[in-house]
Amino acid sequence: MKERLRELEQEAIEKVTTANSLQALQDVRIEYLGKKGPITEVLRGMGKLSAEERPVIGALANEVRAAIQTNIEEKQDYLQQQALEAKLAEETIDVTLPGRPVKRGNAHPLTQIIEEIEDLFIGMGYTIAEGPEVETDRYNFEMLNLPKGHPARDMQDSFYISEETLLRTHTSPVQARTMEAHKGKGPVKIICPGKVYRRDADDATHSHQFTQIEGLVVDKDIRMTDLKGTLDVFAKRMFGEDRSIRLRPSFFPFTEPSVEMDISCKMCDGKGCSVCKGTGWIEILGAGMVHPNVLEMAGFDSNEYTGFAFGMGPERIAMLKYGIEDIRNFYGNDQRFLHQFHRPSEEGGR
Ligand code: FA5
Repeated sequence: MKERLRELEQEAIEKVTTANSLQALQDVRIEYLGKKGPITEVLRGMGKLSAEERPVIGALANEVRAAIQTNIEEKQDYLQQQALEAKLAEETIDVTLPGRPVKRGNAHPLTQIIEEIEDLFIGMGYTIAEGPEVETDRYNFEMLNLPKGHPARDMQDSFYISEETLLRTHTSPVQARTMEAHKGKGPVKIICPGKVYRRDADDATHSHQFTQIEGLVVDKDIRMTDLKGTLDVFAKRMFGEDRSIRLRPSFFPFTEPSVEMDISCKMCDGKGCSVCKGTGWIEILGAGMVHPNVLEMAGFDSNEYTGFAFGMGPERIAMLKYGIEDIRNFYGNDQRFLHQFHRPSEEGGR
């Protein structure tokens, strides 16, 4: 039995020497020191030995077991150290390499257009007003001369939240809210940028959620020519001095008279092309003189005060200005699209 134990020790140590991975080492441990291993078997058979032999063989078995164990541990330390060294060698950092440039972000093109329009109107003495996106039927429609059941409500398909609340379909409710807050005293001179929502099917020029910028001026002696002059300045500053505008009769329940403003097509210089559908003009906003009913409902004396209002879609304006063919580009979050719109202050680090 002594010989058998020495043989096992020899065998195990040889296997430890040739084991070249932690897994192989673990296999040797299980094979020789495991519950079903040969040393355990020897210990189990000790009952058959004489009383003199038993302590001798027992001590030897423990000695062999300890020797194998120590061998395995030493090899394990060695293999672990080797693995660590290999990993470190592989991951060497070259501190002399140039750094990777961090892409500098930029404001969303729509934010840029809205800020540009805001700046333009602030320069003309307007202040910025805001209103809620979840609006009441009263402000979104009734205060704008659109009582319940009015057929013109169908012009703007709405997302209703309850019978009396909806996602605003335009920024015009801010007109009513602002006039009401002025308690019948002019002047009022505001623009209101914000998100609006309509049950429109999405296509290249329509989105179910888009932005509008509303303008409102209420004072004594405000005339249609003031509206026309303001829109002309706006169009020329936005699109260039060589652009001209035209006002076409239209209908909005909250303005009388109502107009739609077209701008001469930049692509064909007004000659007619596919972009302007052969007309030489492109529609960009709705406007008109504030309806006397709207002034009165908001607490203004329509014999004393007059006003004009307009509402435009910044997406359509940005599309025209930058030649963007599909409105969905603004909402797709495609970095390749968005990164084309760096303002001079956002250059660098690209
Ligand atoms: C209105 O919403 C009126 N409130 C505008 C107004 C204000 C008229 C003040 C008179 C006085 P309209 O539905 O035409 O009007 O929308 C105005 C602009 O919003 C359009 O010219 C267009 O640029 C934009 N627009 C309308 N529907 C969509 C849509 N589904 N997707 C993107 N832009 C849209």
